[in-house]
Amino acid sequence: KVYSKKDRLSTTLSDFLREKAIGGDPTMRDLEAIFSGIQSACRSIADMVGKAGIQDMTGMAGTGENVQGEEQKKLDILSNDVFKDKLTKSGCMAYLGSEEEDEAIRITGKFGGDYIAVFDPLDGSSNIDAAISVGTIFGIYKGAKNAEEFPLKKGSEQVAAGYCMYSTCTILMITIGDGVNGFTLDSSSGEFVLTHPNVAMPKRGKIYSCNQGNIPAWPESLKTYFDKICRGEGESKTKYGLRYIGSMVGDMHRTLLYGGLFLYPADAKNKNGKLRLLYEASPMAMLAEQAGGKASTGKERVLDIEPQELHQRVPIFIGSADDVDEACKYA
Ligand code: AHM
Ligand code: MG
Repeated sequence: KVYSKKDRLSTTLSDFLREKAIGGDPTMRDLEAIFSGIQSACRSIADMVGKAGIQDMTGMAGTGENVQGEEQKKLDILSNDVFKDKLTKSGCMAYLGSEEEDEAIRITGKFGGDYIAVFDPLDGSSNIDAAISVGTIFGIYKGAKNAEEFPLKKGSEQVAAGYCMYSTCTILMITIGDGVNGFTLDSSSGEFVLTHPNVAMPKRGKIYSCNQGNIPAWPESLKTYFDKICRGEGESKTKYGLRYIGSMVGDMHRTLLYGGLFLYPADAKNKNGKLRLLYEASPMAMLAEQAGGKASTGKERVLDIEPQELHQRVPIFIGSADDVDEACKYA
């Protein structure tokens, strides 16, 4: 659908989903309920992130390390609680898998449903105390009602995915498998308004985004690639520039809008890269592909990986199609 500016700014996320649910597709009706929970959770998290400094919510929670050996921040825990609560109350969930939970959570009883949500409630939280952009990432799968154990599904089976970025404004970017649309929170009405309809990533960009401090541990071939693009000697003969926030949501939001390459490759220390397949790489990969881009481990499409466990890590090269293709030749 093509939106005029007036249509766009009068379309809220709820309107957008309602329109798709009319006609009776049962999955769309469920997604409407699920996204109603997600919207409400993201609004609360945005509020907490904004007030963290004045409500003593910065800093460590003091709960020790999570299953991935990372210390939890107060806001990691609060965001996780909000996300779990709102998703459960959608009445559609069978399982929830979170970065902040060692094991997946089974939802039964009156709230139990057929869907799986995997999420990182507050990604990039090392940035939070400096008031730098952070975000929530999520992927939604279907078909778990009768599963005795948490079903591990490939990213290509996601029925929806998205992220919410808490930055100078709060933006929720989503896909339900028919393109990518972005909604900005209007803090006076509390509604997410359609500000980024039908997002299309440029086929090639001129920005790369990675933790360049890891380069000494990278494979030699990848170092060659960077040498080339930084000198303007890559396939596009353009000299690339670096942008790196260190919050995947922020770095991916820019990549979706401006194009370019975001990567967290495997290195000598992190054999499988750093980012988690289920709730970081796969949702972003679905968004990238739905916006015309690509996502690869360097060897295979991220969305084709059969996961082995909830917190599995994966190397990632994601962004503009031509940039991902070129970088993967050196991966
Ligand atoms: P987190 O889930 O513990 O916040 O870690 C994920 C974050 C991503 O947002 C970001 O892309 C990456 O870690 C940055 O890692 P590094 O600090 O190694 O550059
Ligand atoms: Mg994370």
